[in-house]
Amino acid sequence: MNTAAALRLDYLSSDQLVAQSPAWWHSVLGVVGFEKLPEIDRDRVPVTASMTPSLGAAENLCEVWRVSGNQRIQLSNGTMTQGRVQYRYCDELLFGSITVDEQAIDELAVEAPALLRATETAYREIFEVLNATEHRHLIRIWNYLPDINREADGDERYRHFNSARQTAFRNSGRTTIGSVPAASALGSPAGSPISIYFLAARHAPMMVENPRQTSAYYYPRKFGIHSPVFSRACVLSEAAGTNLFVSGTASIVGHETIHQGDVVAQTRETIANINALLDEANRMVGSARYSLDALKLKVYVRQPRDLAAINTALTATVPCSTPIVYLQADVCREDLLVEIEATGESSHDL
Ligand code: 3EB
Repeated sequence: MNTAAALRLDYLSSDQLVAQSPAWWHSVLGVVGFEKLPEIDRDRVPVTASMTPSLGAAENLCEVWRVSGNQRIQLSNGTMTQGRVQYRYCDELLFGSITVDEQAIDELAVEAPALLRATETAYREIFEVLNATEHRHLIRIWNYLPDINREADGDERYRHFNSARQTAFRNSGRTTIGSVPAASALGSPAGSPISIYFLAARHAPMMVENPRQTSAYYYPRKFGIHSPVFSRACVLSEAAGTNLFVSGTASIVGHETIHQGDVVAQTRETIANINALLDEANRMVGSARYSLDALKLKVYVRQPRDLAAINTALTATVPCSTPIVYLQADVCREDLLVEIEATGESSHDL
């Protein structure tokens, strides 16, 4: 039996979601809402939300991850739960999500800042699931933290998050450089829970670094004692196709932010960074498989008033057929006004 799976990403409205067939739902690994939890039966598939307000037409869109193939692929029966993690998987791939309420963690009255403990708890529980189901390779992870740039307990909250993330990788015996997942880390409104969702795979992906940028795990100490643990991109090859996951990408060259205060120049620099990553990925796979005009984009905008300028700069470079979702989010350096993540897919002829 051929069980070749391909991972697919769609941005669908809630109306489009309710119109889908039971067979289609059978193939769904997980659904992500943007500004609020989508109203979907959570026993059937994991459902989560980044809590980042939508800008423009993204209002009732959901991000849907599913597997398809030339045969019906066997998925776990509905949503599985372990600790705080909700997940669903097939043989090769797993989608999971976790939300942690910092206030609830605080009630445990331990010394360390709540965000540190909440992040460590989240990552420990994620790794416990991956070990249990043997989808050991975290390939892509999205992190949404309330108040990401606020100072608390002597440091910026994003830096506390970085410390805890690094500790959690170490504690689970995982490397913190090289073979680390593609990621995004954004701010959500104050009072939101910490919301993390992820994709994992049974087989290792190929990590891609950007020749124009210092690897984030080698950032100098001035950006925090503990470096962020993420790769610039990764390529996942499965029997039925490949996926490219481009991490949150911003106007950083080397390790420095450039074009401070100029949102159009930041947008152009971000696109140049994504193009450099695509070239690097193509060089590594040995073909011109990936290009900007075949990606799906999610754009995080710090200041809603910059939306039009960012959109103009972007649509001058990508074709009008490119799906672009705009969300309001604080970016994890105060001087970054925009961050763009992307996903690409290509199918093999079976
Ligand atoms: C940067 O390039 C911008 O901490 O997981 C982008 C993607 C960024 C992921 C993370 C941070 C993260 O450093 C910030």
